[in-house]
Amino acid sequence: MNPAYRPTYQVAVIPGDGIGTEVIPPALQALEVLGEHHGFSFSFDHFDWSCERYLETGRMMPEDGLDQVAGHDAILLGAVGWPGVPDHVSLWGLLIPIRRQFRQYVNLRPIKVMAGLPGPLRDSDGVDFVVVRENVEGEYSEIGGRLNRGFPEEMAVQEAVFTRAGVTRIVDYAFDLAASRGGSVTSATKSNGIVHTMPFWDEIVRERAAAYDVPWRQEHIDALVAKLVLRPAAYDVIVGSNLFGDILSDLAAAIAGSIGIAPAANINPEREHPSMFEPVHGSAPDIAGEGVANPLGALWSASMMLDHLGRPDAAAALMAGIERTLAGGAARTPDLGGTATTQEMTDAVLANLPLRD
Ligand code: GGG
Repeated sequence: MNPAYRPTYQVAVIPGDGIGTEVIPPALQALEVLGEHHGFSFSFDHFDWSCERYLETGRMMPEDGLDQVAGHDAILLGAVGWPGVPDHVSLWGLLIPIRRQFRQYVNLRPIKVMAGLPGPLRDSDGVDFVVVRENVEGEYSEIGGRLNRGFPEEMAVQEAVFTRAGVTRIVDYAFDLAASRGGSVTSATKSNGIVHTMPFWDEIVRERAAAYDVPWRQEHIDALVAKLVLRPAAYDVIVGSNLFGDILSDLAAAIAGSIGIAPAANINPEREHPSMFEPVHGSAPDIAGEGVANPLGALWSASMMLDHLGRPDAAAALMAGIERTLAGGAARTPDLGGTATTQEMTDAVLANLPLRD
């Protein structure tokens, strides 16, 4: 390759709502710096899709919004949701259509307890696990409805959807990931109470497990959350349905010390469509506008994006910057017990990046 050639990655940037608009600029700043030092660059296309836009136009994104971002190499998203817009309206108007249209059926949510940021638990040394969340079916389904609105017999029905193809591919992804980490798989289930979908899930997990030389077990979700609190270091890859995976990853973030640091990657493994990277946290209306949101979840998500774009060195450099900053302890946003602003914390990470000349 011509050594002067600098590839440019086209990234669709959707800051969204609340602190999403405060944590995305730090991620863009870090990406620019890393690109300069690692021989590539970015072209960022900004989209103002948000609850504010919904209140003005009646839509979270334009009718052709998905077409507008379809050709990008990746999507970087901040947060979705704001008081005054029902959460299901904002989620189903933006985040969920992107995940589904672009077949982002894997939601990867890694978590680690890092030096300098001890979690709230007694025994969390060595915690380093990944929640692999099924991202396009399961309990998040449009199938169902409301009947008899306003009458005493009013009712709501919501159908969960589990397909053989959908469960198989997410379980395979989890086993492949565990194999690459030299670890194990834990399948989150609830097949004692949920009598159709969860036994089906378990059956497929058992079938697929037979194809791998990877230790595995299954746990009912209620027991699993208790064990995760008692012995979080015992887990490596946890695979769960859309709902279980969402809940488990918030718990995982809390175990690591703050939901503010947790990243997520919505992956289309076939790379036929852009994947989307977003911090796990939401828009946090309680602190929005104060400039004190923790940028680490967005920065870690940007690191996952670099990895996905085939830039593992730059991804590792960004993680090193995050870990050094936490270990140094000088800059901490309020969620980590400090008084640093978003920009001060970002500056500390940038100063801690191991950079090539
Ligand atoms: N940055 C992630 C975000 O805004 N999440 C809002 C939310 O409620 N997500 C639910 C989900 O991921 O299913």
